Amino acid sequence: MKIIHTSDWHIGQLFNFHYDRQLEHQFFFDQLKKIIKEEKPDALIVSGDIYDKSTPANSSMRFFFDNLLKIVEVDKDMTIVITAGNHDSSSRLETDQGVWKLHNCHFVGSIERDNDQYLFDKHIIKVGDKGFIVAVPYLQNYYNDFYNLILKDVEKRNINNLPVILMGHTTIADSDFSSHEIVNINEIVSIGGVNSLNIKEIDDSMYDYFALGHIHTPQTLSNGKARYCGTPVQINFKEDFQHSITKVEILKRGEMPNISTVDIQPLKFFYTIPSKPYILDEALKILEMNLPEASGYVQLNILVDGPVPADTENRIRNILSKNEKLLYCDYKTTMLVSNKTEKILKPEFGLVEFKEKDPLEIALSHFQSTYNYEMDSAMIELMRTVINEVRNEYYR
Ligand SMILES: [Mn+2]
Repeated sequence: MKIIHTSDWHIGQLFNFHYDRQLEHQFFFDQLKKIIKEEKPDALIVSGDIYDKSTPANSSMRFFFDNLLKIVEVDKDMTIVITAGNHDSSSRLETDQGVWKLHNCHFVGSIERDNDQYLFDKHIIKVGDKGFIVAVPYLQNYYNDFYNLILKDVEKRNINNLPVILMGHTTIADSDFSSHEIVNINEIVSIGGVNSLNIKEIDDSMYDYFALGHIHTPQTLSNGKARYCGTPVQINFKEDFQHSITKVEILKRGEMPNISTVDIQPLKFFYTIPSKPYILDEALKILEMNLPEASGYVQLNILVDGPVPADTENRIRNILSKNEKLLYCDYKTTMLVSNKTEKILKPEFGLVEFKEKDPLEIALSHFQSTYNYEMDSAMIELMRTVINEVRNEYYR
């Protein structure tokens, strides 16, 4: 049995809130069609996060369905299975499933129960006489028993001992989730609102390959048969790795899968310039001298010892205007001298004191702990004005 495994497409993403990614996704779909034509897989499986938002724009949905239809037309014998991720609306994704089934294309968005019994039928898709695909969408952590129960059910149906492919959209505890935006320690246990799953809780003799989505860094987990295929289209500056789709071949039930990747080329690149942080003037000079020729998103990498000057964005945009294929995103700052981490770990006042404190006092204290020197009088004056304006607005 041969499958193409992909996930986390995030169709409809507006990068930096306004850059439309549709042409880039089109470039990906064109490559995917070519890969399918060459590889002739038995199935294409997409493990969640089809859309970037649970309420995608009509234009995004149309774009997705137009492309899906083209993929169907490339190989009409191929089975397609698409599950919902945490970014998708589970019910919306299933809306037109009846029609899509006619094209051998299965959408699985949610799990259903009759009293205490899970209804497994819609999740278990038989691919000819080749094998089974067990389509599990994004689950809240309290459904973790679902994996083992459905695998037991598949075992009963699998009288010819065919390969079993399990799908999931979840965080596995020992995976590398460095590309995820983690703001605080609590999010490590619940990235994207999912409590992580311990892979050892699922009996891995019951599946031959576990096709995962949710974590965007491609990686095969320690048991050698559970894998995150990663994003085919880069969705932020942190995803600084080769993007690809995963090709899996399973010769026999119980044998280790043969896993390889096919690279996906980007239409636009993500440039962090300079590669290491430099002070602003130096960084701008380096950017000017090394202006990329290809099309892409740019962030300036700067070393700071205080607040970033207000004209920074304009200075960067000015340099970028020399190549209209370059899109300004932001600047990334690194503190020159910092004992910031130490300070963050011990808050200077609790919630009660915080509410009673004068906003200016909080600002002064925050400034001091961030930059390691005192706010100057001009900025204090500015801060006072802003605080007064907010107060006037609020109490009016
Ligand atoms: Mn995702």
